[in-house]
Amino acid sequence: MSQTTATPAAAEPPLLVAREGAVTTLTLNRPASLNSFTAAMHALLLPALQAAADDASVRAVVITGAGRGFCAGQDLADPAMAARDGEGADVGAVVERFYKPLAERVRTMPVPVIAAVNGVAAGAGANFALCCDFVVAARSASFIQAFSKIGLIPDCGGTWLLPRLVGRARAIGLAMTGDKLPAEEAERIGLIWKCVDDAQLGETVMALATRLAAMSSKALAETRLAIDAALPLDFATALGREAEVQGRLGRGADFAEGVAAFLAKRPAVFKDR
Ligand code: T3D
Repeated sequence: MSQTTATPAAAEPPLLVAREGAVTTLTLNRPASLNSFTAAMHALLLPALQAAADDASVRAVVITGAGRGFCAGQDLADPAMAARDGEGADVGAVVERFYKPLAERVRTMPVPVIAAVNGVAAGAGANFALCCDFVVAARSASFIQAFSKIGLIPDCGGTWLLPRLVGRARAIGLAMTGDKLPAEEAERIGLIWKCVDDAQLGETVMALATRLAAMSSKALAETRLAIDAALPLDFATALGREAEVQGRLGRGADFAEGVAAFLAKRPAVFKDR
């Protein structure tokens, strides 16, 4: 997708970080295991997201996978993840340590995050993608709530995200069956933003990321927050919250710039984050 620094295959890190203009791309890089999450990958992924959040020159983040998969969820063979508490595998500890902070970090990024789903996204890999603001998937990609097949429930935000995205009936159906949902169907039922031809994925995602990077990061992050916060609220409370957020944004430089640019019939240059 951009200027990723190439290293010899044997020395490849499980995460690649590349920068193109204001867009940071993170590539999950364990293609032989469909980029399933290991402790080593987690050790790079959360700090990389944090670095992007802390760098004011980053205005959009893209997450994708190397090879034919996006991410097959937890690496079920990673010994470093096999936390045990004397009564068996302590999966709760793994979720607390890795998946909870990961999902929270993505959901609260100060800039838009796009999942470029290049292939199968299963288990926590699927829900990691669904945590992102936009999911753009290649036509050959698919989404699998694989958890039930190994005796677990959806994690990495799945129980919260699925019913909100596709309603209870489909959420239950996807989560209980663990059936593969092709990207086209995922777009049709509103699980994801867009499904595109495989050859168009990189170009489509970079065009979207570049477009979002030129917008008001602050307004986009507040939009995500306001929409998520409004879901359990009654209408009047949501209206009150909109007024409160607009009050803050209205005093910001981006709003002044947006209005000035509109009136001067020129493109706006947003700098806030
Ligand atoms: O501690 C905890 O576990 C808590 C956290 C839980 C969060 C979770 O994510 S739980 C869900 C974990 N993920 C899964 O259960 C998915 C397992 N994978 C699959 O069901 C299939 O691989 C796919 C449907 C995703 C893709 O199928 P297919 O036929 O396209 O590929 P494949 O042949 O199954 O996989 C290719 C290779 O990747 C293969 O290795 P090999 O035989 O070529 O050496 C396979 O073992 C490996 N692989 C795929 N997924 C995982 C994996 N290795 C380790 N862990 C995986 N999750």
